[in-house]
Amino acid sequence: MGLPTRWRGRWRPLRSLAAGSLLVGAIATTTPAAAIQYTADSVTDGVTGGVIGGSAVPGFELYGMGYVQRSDRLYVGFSTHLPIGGYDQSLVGIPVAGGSIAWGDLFLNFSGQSFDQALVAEDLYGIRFDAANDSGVPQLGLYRVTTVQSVTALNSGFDSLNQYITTVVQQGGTPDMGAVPLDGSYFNQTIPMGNAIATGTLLASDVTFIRDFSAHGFAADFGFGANLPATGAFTYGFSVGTEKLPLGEFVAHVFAECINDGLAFRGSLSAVRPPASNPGAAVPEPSTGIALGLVSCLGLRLRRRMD
Ligand SMILES: [Ca+2]
Ligand SMILES: [Ca+2]
Repeated sequence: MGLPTRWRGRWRPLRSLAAGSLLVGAIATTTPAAAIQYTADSVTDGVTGGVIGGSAVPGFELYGMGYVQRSDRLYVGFSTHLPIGGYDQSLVGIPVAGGSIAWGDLFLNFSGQSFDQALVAEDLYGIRFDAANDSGVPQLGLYRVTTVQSVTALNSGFDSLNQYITTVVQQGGTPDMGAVPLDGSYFNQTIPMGNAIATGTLLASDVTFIRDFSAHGFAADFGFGANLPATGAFTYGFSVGTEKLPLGEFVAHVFAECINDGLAFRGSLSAVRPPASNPGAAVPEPSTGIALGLVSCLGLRLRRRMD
């Protein structure tokens, strides 16, 4: 897999997606629908004021995410207590940027390296899917990321990932980031978390926010009810075209703007079909990659993650 041994045990196999995608290339007229891959999150690592866990609705407890590639689009869903539009500042009690604490941007890392290494190499992709957030890029879209910024200080968030972890543990919760460890090997956990794109190159603007998955051919709950141990009050997500993304394995992650919860999941993108001029061509093999996710909220700190 090309990944550090310590991460392997937590990454789920991608059998259904890989098998379905390869069949697309071989038998184009009988393509089976790929299965949604789910990643559950701790249900006691969302911090909403003094509450840890799911008793605060709305709140920041994230229950899990799912993703699937269908044809040339990637669908990502959330099961969460964080409503569309974010956690309103009237509930926070102090002003926050944009009037709410929303989602940060989602990052995709195909490099096989840590988030920080991928940033240094400028080998990182980002998706702004939440129109209510405080991203540094002006429109929804897929970006090749140049720099990231922390929006935690502007959104009543934690100063660092370690501060978030300490708070969760002290209150009896279990911090978890899904596909990546919280041991400093993937994120720098001692500095403000870069949870939003600061600058980047727009690759595609076809990011579609999904409020109702049933309108896109999925179960209304995106299958969360049957595939997660527990589910949040809200289900929504987005889709994006895969044409501008690399093929192969990735690690994706997203944090709330305050990093009061977040999640990383492992995935893979496959070629939809062989080139028309060469229908017998083999589908490219997935390459090695990594990705993940997390977030918090307070102050805009634009910086390059060179440290
Ligand atoms: Ca959670
Ligand atoms: Ca905000």
